[in-house]
Amino acid sequence: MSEEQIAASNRAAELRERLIRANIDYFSLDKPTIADSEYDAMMRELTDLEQRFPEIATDDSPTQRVGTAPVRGFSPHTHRVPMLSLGNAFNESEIRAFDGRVKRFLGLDAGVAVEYCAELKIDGLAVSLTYQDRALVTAATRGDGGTGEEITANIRTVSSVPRTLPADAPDFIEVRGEIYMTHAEFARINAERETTGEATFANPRNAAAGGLRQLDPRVTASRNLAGFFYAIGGNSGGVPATQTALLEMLRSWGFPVIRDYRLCKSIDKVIAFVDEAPSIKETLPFDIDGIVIKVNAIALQNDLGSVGRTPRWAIAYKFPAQQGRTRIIDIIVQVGRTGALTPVALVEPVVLPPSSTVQRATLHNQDEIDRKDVRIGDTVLIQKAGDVIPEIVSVVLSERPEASEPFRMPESCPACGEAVVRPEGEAVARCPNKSGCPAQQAQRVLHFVSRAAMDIEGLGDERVLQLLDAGLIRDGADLYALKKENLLPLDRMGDKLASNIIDAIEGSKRRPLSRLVYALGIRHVGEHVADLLAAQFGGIDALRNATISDLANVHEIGPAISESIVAFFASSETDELLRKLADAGVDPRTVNVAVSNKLAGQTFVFTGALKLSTREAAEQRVRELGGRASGSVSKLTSFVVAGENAGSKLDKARTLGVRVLTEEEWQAMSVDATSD
Ligand code: D41
Repeated sequence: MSEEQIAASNRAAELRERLIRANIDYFSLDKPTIADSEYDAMMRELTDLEQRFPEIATDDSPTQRVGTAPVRGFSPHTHRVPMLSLGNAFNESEIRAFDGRVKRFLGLDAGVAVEYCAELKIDGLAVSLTYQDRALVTAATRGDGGTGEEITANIRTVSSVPRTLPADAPDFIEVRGEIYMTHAEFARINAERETTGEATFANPRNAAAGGLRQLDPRVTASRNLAGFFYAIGGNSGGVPATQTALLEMLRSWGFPVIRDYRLCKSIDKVIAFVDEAPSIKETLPFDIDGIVIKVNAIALQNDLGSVGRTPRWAIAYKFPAQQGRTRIIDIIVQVGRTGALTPVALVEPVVLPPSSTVQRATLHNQDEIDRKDVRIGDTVLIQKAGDVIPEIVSVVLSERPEASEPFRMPESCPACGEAVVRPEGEAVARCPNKSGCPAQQAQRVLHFVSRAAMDIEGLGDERVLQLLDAGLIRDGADLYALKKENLLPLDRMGDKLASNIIDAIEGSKRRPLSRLVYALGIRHVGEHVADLLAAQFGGIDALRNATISDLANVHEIGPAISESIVAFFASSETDELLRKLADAGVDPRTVNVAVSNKLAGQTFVFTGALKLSTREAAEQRVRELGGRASGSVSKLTSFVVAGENAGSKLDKARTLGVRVLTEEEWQAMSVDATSD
């Protein structure tokens, strides 16, 4: 071998190893370790090397296959017709090159226009659904394209997936599409996971992937996944003449089909759609990561065929990633309100397209730092995951300074010096100094005054720290004892501002109980749990006196939350806080104490447009009758009351076999429960 060949062979071996590792992380563990753009770049470099030096190509190279074999837990499912994978294009000239290849292969003149179907590329997980005699019998992930994992029970919880097909569908058909999660659902789940202390998901795709790979379908159901469908595999019936007709056929059978697909008469029209796509993306309630371009005529698709598992007749245009390269100046450790220590990387400011400047990125915890081997001084790839929290994707090892050392989380709290504890099996390290740690104290007060809690305007980070530093307050309850004279001597404080702050504090006394419960900052008690507790207990005193079993009896509240609440109320600091609140007259009540117990133990979900009352009034009525009102349907739901145009919740109720009532039936039931 020549020196050039040896170098190419070594480089190819390195790329293969890194790509295989990345595939395992991405496909089998749902934990991407490198950026998509970096993966694509490595894949291209390897493809290029293998083309230039065919003698170094190997059968098991990642260029020859996509994905990895399924991990344990699910049974393998072999697709009747393999699921193809898509080649990528990253710019206009690569899209035109694709069009050129299509024409050349078909023997068409370069001047002839080929018709394309351009579809938004959903950032989800590809699945294949098998229908036998028009009934859904199996659902499976894509896996390596040939064999995936059988996830039928999980797919049955996705309400938009048809269980049966109409009479014009064939006896046997495999329908392919993408399962995804909306931004709203992603936000809801992460907020919930934050309150329960579980690790949050980096983006909707990971959350959807995690949901599909649950061994317990009830967990999948709670993730409210959705799907879009765009292709067929094995099929005992006829095939439409075009991709657009195929999409309409799927739609007519009840499959959700993405509304933004476009029939493009030429590649120029495709490029115009691609240019429009970023502004379409802005308006969508879910993530897309590009555009899939398909030759529209199925006959031409068949003529074009595939190379390996990549069709010659389709390509994925991928949006440029919101990524940048920067350097880590320092890693600081923040102490949260419950004492959790979070490492944060301070980086040289970097602009991520389209327009946000990033200066810090979360490193989550020591395990994450170890996994990515992130060190101070490292050059790193940074990205905005799920379009929100910046995070570090990977380290550019070749640019690591010589003297760098692995980063270790401190053994003692950076704010108070107390020895840090990290329970066995937990990722999060904590400062246990609840009462004496100034950082925890400040974070607790900031939480207390925050928008979703007591919402005290005029008290931002700086003001709160100023009040703490001046010794005017120790906790949120101390705010209510402040007088204007206390504020006036402070820096940057005028007469008007002092009055406004005092008024804002006074005004917050009227916040509803749920906000006060949330403001207390009890571990695992987020906004939603606070709502449940307020509705159930009606006042702080009743909540304080609740036992673990009283709490655990509340629908949706489990042992971890119950224990945390009881522990919170058992502490002497809490006693003092509550005494100060009571002295200041902060004692909101929820008025809906049960007037009867006829509906005790029953859970209701109201969905769709109600015409006889508002949803709030109906839920209030349920509570007055001793029942519970919930926003989401689960196996534990007793009744779903469906108004007009009820959607996914109604579907879910039917899937789970939950009893469905009309609004009139509910009215009759509530009158019965009231009268005798
Ligand atoms: O929206 C998508 N993610 C999407 C994926 C789409 N709209 N169309 C697709 N078409 C195909 C072919 C052309 C191979 C039937 C795809 C995918 N494949 C695909 N998804 C995951 C791997 C391949």
